[in-house]
Parts: sequence; C-alpha cells; structure tokens
Amino acid sequence: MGTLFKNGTIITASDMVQADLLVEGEVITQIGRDLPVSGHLVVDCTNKYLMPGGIDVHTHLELPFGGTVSNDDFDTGHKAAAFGGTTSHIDFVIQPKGGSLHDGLTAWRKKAAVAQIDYGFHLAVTDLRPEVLDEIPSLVAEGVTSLKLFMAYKNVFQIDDATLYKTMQVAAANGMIVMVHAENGDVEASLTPKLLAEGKTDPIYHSHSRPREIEGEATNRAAIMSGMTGCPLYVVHVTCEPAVEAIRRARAIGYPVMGESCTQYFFLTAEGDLGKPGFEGAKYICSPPIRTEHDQAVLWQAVKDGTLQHVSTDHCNFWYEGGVGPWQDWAKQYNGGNWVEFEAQDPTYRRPGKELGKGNFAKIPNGMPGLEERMMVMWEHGVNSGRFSPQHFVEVMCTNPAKIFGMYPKKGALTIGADADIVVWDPNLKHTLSVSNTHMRTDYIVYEGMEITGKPVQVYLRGQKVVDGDEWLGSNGSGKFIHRHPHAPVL
Ligand code: DUC
Ligand code: ZN
Ligand code: ZN
Repeated sequence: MGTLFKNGTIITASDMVQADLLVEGEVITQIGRDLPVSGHLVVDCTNKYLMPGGIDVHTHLELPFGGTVSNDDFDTGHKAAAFGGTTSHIDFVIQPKGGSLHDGLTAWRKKAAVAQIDYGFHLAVTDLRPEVLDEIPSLVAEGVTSLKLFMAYKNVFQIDDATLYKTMQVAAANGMIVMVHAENGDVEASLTPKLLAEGKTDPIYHSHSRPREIEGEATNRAAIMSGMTGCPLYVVHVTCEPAVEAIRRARAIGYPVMGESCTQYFFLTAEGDLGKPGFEGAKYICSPPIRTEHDQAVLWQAVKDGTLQHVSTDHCNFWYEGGVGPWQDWAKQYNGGNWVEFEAQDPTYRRPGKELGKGNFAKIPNGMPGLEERMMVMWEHGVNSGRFSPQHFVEVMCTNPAKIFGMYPKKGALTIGADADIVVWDPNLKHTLSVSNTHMRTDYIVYEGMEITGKPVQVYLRGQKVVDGDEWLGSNGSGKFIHRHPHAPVL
C-alpha cells in the first residue's frame, strides 16, 4: 500500500501542475492525472500545494561558541525545521584545533544520533596542518563534499589566505566545494578594541566593528582565489551590496562562484533592530551584521536574478535571558575550536546566552533563531508580495541547494525515484509568527508578530508523515545522514 496525494498542485523549480503523486516506501513512484486510488492511503490535497521538503544548508545545532552552546540540537532543531517545512539541512562540523577533521565528524555524528529529519555535514577546517590537508580527500567517501573556511573570528576559527588557497586547490582536485564566511577578521580585530576603548559597548556597535567593506573585500578575495584555482566557491550569509557585487563580477568573468543570503538579512536592519533601546539589540547580533534597507533591496534582486542561489538561516540561537538547557557530555570536548573542559553534568546548570555581552558587544554570542520560519517568511515576502513565482521559491529553497551540494535529485525534487520528502502547503492558511507558538528552543524570535499567509499543514520525510497540523509524529533516530556526491554542478 502506498500513500496517494490526490488533487493537489505540484510545484517544482520549473512547473506548477495539477497532478496526483504516489509514494511507495520511501520514494515517489508515480506522478500523473487521476491515479487510481485502490489499495492506497489517500491524502486529499484539494486547494493545497505539494512541494519538495525545504533544504537549509546553513545551520549550527548545539554549537559550542562564544563561551556557551547554541540552544537547538538535532532533536528540537529538527522538529522546528519540519514544522516550518524544512526536511533536510546541512550542519557545520568544526575541526577541533590540534585534532583531525574526523575528530570533528565523530563529535557531530554523536550529536546527530537523535536526528528527526535528514541531515548532512560540511567540514569547517580551522587548523590546516600538512596531515589535515592530506585528510581532506578521504571525506568524499564519507559523503562530506563541502569544506568551510572562516575568514573572520580571529584566534578562534579564522584561517589565513594560504590555508584558503591550499584548501581550494585540494578541494578542486577532488570535486569538492569550498564555502567561506567572508569578513576580513583582521580589520574587525582592529576596529573592535578601539570602539570598546571609546566606550562604544552597546549592541549597535557590533555593526560598526564589522562594516560592509570588510565583507565585500573578503568576498572578493575568496572569489579571486576561486577563479585562480578553479574551485567552486559558495559564499555563505551574503548581507550587502559590496559582497553581492563581488560575486556578480566574478560570475560575469566565468569564475565558479555562488552564494546565499539568510532570511534575517531581508527583514532586519542595524538601525532599527541592533539599535533598539537598552540591551534588546543583542537579540539581533549575528555575523556578518544585519545591514540597511538598501542592502535588503540588493539581496532581493540578487536572489531574483540568480546571483545568489539559496536562502538559508545560519540558525544559531542563544537564550536572550539565559536559560536552563540539557547538558551533554560531548559538549565538553571543545569550544571555539579549542579543547576545553565544560562544567560537569548538572541539572541546575544555566546555559549562558546573550547576557554574556552586557556592557561589551564583542562578548554577545553571535547568532539567532530562524530555522522554523524560513519557508513561511520567504513565501510571504517572496511569493505573496509578487517578488518571485512559486516555482522560483521552490528553486531557491529546495532545488538549488540540493544541486549545489550534491544531493539532487534524491533531495530537492518531486520526481519519480526521489525521496518522498513532501510538504503539503496550504496557501490560504493565516498564521502569526510568535515565540509563543514556535517549536525552536528559544525565548524570542526575530519575526515576532509577523503575519503570514501560507504554511505547511502536513510534512512527510521519506514517505513518513512527521507533521500533521500541530502534531509531531516523527521519532528520534528517524533522520538519516545524507551521503552527498562530489562534482556537483556550479549554478
Ligand atoms: N555567524 C553567526 O552569527 N553565528 C554563527 C557563526 C557565524 O558565522
Ligand atoms: Zn558565518
Ligand atoms: Zn554560520
């Protein structure tokens, strides 16, 4: 017996058609008009859209960072993602300094034992010793085909240009893709102490410490190296005009450069949000910082014209007021790339959050929640507002990330043989986003009060229903690792 999705409108990256869709086992086996219902469980999709499960290639679940650990893990984060229509994501494994890439992988595999949705791993290289350079090709056989390099976070994750260049050479030779966090960390490290010495300690000064120019410069530097090495480059969390222009220029001369922005950069501004009274602005601190309305317009245009191919979240949430979170033994292993002993398991432990940076913006943990809302806010402000078509929405949120990161057409497509990751989307359902109804482990959201029309009503992961309205039907361990392929296309 299969599951027959009847009378819905199927949206793919290229088409919007009325058709039935049959799922048998974990995959889609038939798509067509008036498929016979006999023997199948029927899901009536009248007035509903069917789209591939969303893919978010940029998350940080349970990341030890900034003196604490990000709140959502492979349990809570996964449920929240699925309630919002995302069924696959790729998280960043961090190589511990002094350790191997596989040490990082081992730690992340442990975290993912509770997975509820499907996931992949990128590997963030923080310490490129000769043996680590030699280790890179072995990742491909493990289904890890993307490397990440931080050009910022001096003395924590930041690498130098030689590391970037050498990594790109090895990646190119092995069909891998390199991702960069593009900000000039040396300039940031010069600006920050000066601001603090001048008494400029409020959250708004975070944006002064990381101006648009240092993002544009680093993006351009990485893009040039991509052209020189022939290594596909994917610039994460692009926020502003100088970075978009660097990518556009590189693409125009044929360099294999791609990029994404993240939901928050289309909606939040430094002036309006980081500049909120008191310490409130801490909620909106992420790096690179949120920018201006002008930059938002540039980003919408870049997604529309294909300069940027994906919108992810950089989901990395920390308590605003601090909170009590479960303590995991594995988190003792490292923090910010260094081996550190955390406090022992203690039920009264209060996991620190944004308050770590009261009186010093540089100590506010960087990151915010967003994994659950991504599809809904981009549908509302992308599709409902007429900025792009439903097909383009699917292309950007589901299909492009699957292609770029070597998991298409198993993921990111409603096609015969693809994994039956299906979102039944009600385009008429109204909803108000609020911390009171979120599934993320957070005490605030950044879209509080935003009204949206269109949201998932049912979500299927490889044929299994995991979300039914407000009900969670998935289980720990049901999420599978996505073994990705090298030599993915450059879009
Ligand atoms: N930026 C953030 O805001 N959080 C996590 C890491 C990053 O680069
Ligand atoms: Zn980053
Ligand atoms: Zn990130």
